[in-house]
This record gives sequence, C-alpha cells and structure tokens, in this order.
Amino acid sequence: MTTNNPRFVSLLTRETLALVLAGGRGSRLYELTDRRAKPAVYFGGKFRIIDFPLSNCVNSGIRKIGVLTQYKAHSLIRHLVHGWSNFRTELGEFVEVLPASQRTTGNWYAGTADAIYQNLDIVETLRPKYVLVLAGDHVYKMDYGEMLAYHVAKGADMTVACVGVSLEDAKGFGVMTVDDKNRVVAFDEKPDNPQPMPGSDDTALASMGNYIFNTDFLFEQLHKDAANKDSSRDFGKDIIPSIIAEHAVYAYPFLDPTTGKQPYWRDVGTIDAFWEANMELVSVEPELNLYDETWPILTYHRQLPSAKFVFQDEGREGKALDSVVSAGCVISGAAVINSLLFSNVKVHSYSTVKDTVVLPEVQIGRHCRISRAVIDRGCQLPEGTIIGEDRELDAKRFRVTPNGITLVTPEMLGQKGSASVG
Ligand code: ADQ
Ligand code: ADP
Repeated sequence: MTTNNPRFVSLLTRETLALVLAGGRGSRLYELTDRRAKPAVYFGGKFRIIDFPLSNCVNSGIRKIGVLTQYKAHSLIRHLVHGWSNFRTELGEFVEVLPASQRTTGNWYAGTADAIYQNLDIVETLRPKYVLVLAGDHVYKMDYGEMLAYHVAKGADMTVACVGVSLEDAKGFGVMTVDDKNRVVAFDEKPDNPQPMPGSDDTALASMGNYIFNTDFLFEQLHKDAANKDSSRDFGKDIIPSIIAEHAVYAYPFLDPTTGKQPYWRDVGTIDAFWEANMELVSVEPELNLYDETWPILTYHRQLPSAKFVFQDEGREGKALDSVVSAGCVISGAAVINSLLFSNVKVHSYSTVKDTVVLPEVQIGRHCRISRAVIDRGCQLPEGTIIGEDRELDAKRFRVTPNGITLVTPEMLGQKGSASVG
C-alpha cells in the first residue's frame, strides 16, 4: 500500500488494535485515587480521564480497543461497562476490559510492557498489523491516524509520540534525543538531569507514553524482554533503551498540522494540576475546547434533569458566574463563582463556592464558604463549613497542597465514600 492511496489512513486504522494502559496508581493525586485508578478520575464536568484516549481512538477510526486495568479498577470498569460497551461487535468493533487476571504468569502486571505481554494471546487471536499502546491518564485530543501514517511512511518498527516539556517537568518523563530524521538515538527514562532538545534552552523532548508497534516486532521484543530476568518489564525503562541502536524507532512530534504548534496535552498527575486543568475550562476561551463537534469526547452519563437555579428572595439569588454547571445541579439561594460543578451537586442558601472544583453527588449545606478547593464525590458539607480561609485549620482536617488548594474527601468528613456508585 502506498501513501498516495486515498484510503491510506483509514486502511491503517482498520488494521490497528489499541491497548490502553489504565492500571496506574496516580499516587500524587493522594486521596483522589484512593478508591479509583487515575484514568477513572473525573475531569471537566462530565468526563473521566480515560474518555479522552478512548474518544481519540473512536474519532481516529480505531474501534478495536482493549483497556488494561489493574489498580482499584472497580470504578473504571463500571464506567467502561456503562459508557463504552455499546460497540458493534458484528462490525469487529469493541472496547474490552483486560484486567490483570494472572492468566499467563500467575502475577499481577509488573510494568507497562508486562501488561501487554500478558495479553499477547489476545493480540494473537486478533492479528492486527499495528498495535497502538496508549497511556490512559492524559487529557488531550489527538488523531492517531496521522501518527500511524507517519509510522508507516518512516518504515518504523516502533514510533513514540512526543511533546516538548520544561526541563523540570522532563525529570518525570522518558526523555529522548533524535537525529535530523527524527530517529530516536537516545532514551532516558526519568533522567535526573534532562538535556534540552537542539535549538532550545529550556525544553526537552518527552515521551507521551503512546507507542505504535508493528505487531510482529512487538511480539519479538516482548518475548525477548520476558526472557531477561533483569528487566523491570517497562517500555520506558527497559524496552525502548534496549532497541534504539538496532531497530528503527522514530519520534512522532505531536503538533497541530495547520498551526505547527503543540496542542493541549495535560498530565493531571497532582491535585494542583487537577485543580488547574479543571479551572482552565471555566475560563472564557479554554485551550481545550470540549464543545468541538468535529472531535466529540464521549462518555457515560446518567439521565439527569437540567441544572436549576433557585431565586429564594432579594439577596438570596441562586446564581453561577463564570462557571461550568452540570446536569442535576440545584443552586438555591447561593452563589457559585469561577467554579466547575460536576453532576448532581446541590448548593444551599447563603453559601458561596468560589474557585472550586466540585465532583458529583456533593451537598453543600447552608452558610458555607468554600474557595480554592477540590470536593470529592459524595461529600456532604455540613452547614457553616468554611474552607480556604484558614490554611492551618484546613490542613488539620483536610489535605492542603503546595499551591494552597484544599482537597476534601468523604472520609476526611467522617463519611462513607463511593468512587463511582450512582
Ligand atoms: P510513567 O509516567 O512512569 O512513565 P507509568 O506509571 O509507567 O507512567 O504508566 C504509564 C501508563 O500505564 C499509565 O497510563 C498508567 O495508568 C498505566 N500503567 C502503569 N502500570 C500499569 C500496569 N501494571 N498495568 C496496566 N497499566 C499500567 C511513562 C513512560 C515515560 C513517559 C510517560 C508519559 O515510561 O517514558 O514519558 O509515561 O506520561
Ligand atoms: P435551601 O437551598 O435554601 O437550603 P432547599 O434545600 O429547600 O433550600 O432547596 C431550595 C430549592 O431548591 C427548593 O425549593 C427547590 O426549588 C429546589 N430543589 C431542591 N431540590 C430539588 C430537586 N431535587 N429537584 C428540583 N428542585 C429542587
């Protein structure tokens, strides 16, 4: 097949199996990931993080998708079953959950490469030509078809998607060096001293954790890795560094083809990053456009009534300003300012909610003043709760982040939590 075949990209996407790695702990999100894996964390009013890579697959024309789960998978699996199981199996389309079920080795998944290795029997039965391995915990919109076309045009064995990140941030990523044809010549997983890319003082080339493999090559490398008892079974730590010398591994720069600029891409790995990325959506023109009908982000959402704003009396107007308010919310005689409310949040009279992200099923009682906070699913804030005004007091009861954001969970309030129920 040649690149000037008009069906070039759609033929490639049809021959691709996507495997989404969704087993990560997300430990820097602390209590937000106590009951749910990072890919199941809520985002943007009605979504979960996993909805982004899954929607990207569907919008790119890739409809054979496996989701590899491990850590605290219940909430994630419920979400996938409710929202992502209505594919047309008779057309060869599916989203399947592949839990770490100890099928092959009797072990949990060790690293990311082991997670794929333990599912090679499933890959074998499907015989795709390409395997797209995706990290399940980033928020972005990306056409994987373009990356596949690039992979094939380069004659690559493996292609690694990459973005430019600050040198400080680069310490948490796989950092690569490429030649003038974008072939990867060095790869350091989480280096202590990341080097900038040529032509820049402050930006390093970081792996997004998204890889394309020719299927035969993937089998060969994973079997080789499994036989190496010193390997930690991780793509970034073990596989990529061991293959770049002998095999054609290319970096695919994630850039907008029309502007040449790097599109929106966020790793919401900390509570501060989570708060900030959600708050960005409240701004007048957020970089991440969730209203773009050409690239819809799909999700599961319950049938809920519309948001409601109750004017109780003069001085007690239920209102939301510069805010995103989801279905099922009732704001009664209270003010919600510069905040993002997920579904079924009830805010009662004489309360103010400012600069705050409120997850689903939260009740905010009367006379509360909440600012710069993240309120976890299911919290019932008692009447008169004040958050965000006395940092020391907040730190005694809740978690306060380095940027001064207060995280409140049901457990911190002495209430029973639920990651996904409802
Ligand atoms: P890390 O950020 O360390 O580096 P890692 O913990 O390996 O990421 O997780 C990668 C993805 O796999 C995540 O989506 C996670 O949820 C999932 N995952 C982790 N362990 C898993 C397991 N045992 N089973 C199933 N899924 C699992 C990686 C790369 C870096 C790259 C960054 C980009 O190693 O090179 O720069 O991702 O974020
Ligand atoms: P307050 O917010 O002053 O504490 P309530 O809890 O009585 O008062 O709720 C105020 C108003 O919010 C109600 O009068 C009603 O109009 C509206 N409301 C509350 N719950 C619902 C609901 N489940 N469905 C529709 N409207 C509701």
